[in-house]
Amino acid sequence: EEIPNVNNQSTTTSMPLCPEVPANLTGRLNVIRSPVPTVLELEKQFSWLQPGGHWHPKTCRVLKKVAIIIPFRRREEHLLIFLQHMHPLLRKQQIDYTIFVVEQQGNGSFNRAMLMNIGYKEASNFNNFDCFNFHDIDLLPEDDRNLYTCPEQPRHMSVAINVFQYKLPYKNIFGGVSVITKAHFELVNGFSNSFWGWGGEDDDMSNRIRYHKLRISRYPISIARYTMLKHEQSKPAPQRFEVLRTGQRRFAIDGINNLKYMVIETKQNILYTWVLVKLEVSG
Ligand code: NGS
Repeated sequence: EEIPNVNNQSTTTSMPLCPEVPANLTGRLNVIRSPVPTVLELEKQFSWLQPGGHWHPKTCRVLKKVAIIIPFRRREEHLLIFLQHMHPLLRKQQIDYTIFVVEQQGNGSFNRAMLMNIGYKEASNFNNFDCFNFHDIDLLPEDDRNLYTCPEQPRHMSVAINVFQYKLPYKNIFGGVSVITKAHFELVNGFSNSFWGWGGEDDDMSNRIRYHKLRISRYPISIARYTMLKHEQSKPAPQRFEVLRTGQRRFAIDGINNLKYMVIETKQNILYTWVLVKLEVSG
């Protein structure tokens, strides 16, 4: 029979709570885009990581656990640059976090939204995360005051990107980097699975958020700054406007409740949890 470990429990509860804003933040960060580090270099540098790309503060308690979900396919160099930048930042911000790389298998059209839905599902099998941060691999935060914590309202984080002259492209944008609580993600039925190819899936999520009487929150434009890594531009999918226009009638039936996929492989690497998946068209 199980005897609860009272000792262990009392030591964890006697630890102080971590401050809401850590004291050691300095503002602007150095964004290193080259040289591209190797996996071994990073593993050596981040010897403080726990399996699966996890870390949490050891001297104070944080109440919320954050899953960082990265939709991925064939961006090996970006991934290494991203990990090099993010792990020290998330640690400095005293976040209890785990990084998940969700990779789409094969050469079919990319479905960013499905990969993020899968990230939510698979991450939830590993741990009881309080919120989900959906992160494009080519965006690197430039300021450590841009906190990767769980938000009250769905938060759009990549407000000011260098290639857009650090201006918000349009008011309802929700692409790039965003974070939403588990409860809100489930309320809106996650992302639509219907956006194959580039564009629109984030706008549909933005519509879901407003439809459910939530609102998009943002940090100030002077803090929520990002550098975008260079890559070949994907061709926007021509059908995306039509899928977006008719989205509302599918909010309740197209999302985490009709998600279809197969996990091919998962692996708890030192730097991240890897989930390789085969996407299936939802009926
Ligand atoms: C809009 C796209 C969004 C995209 C945003 C910014 O036009 O999915 O541009 O894209 N909406 C549609 O295509 C309907 S960006 O240039 O940052 O990659 O997120």
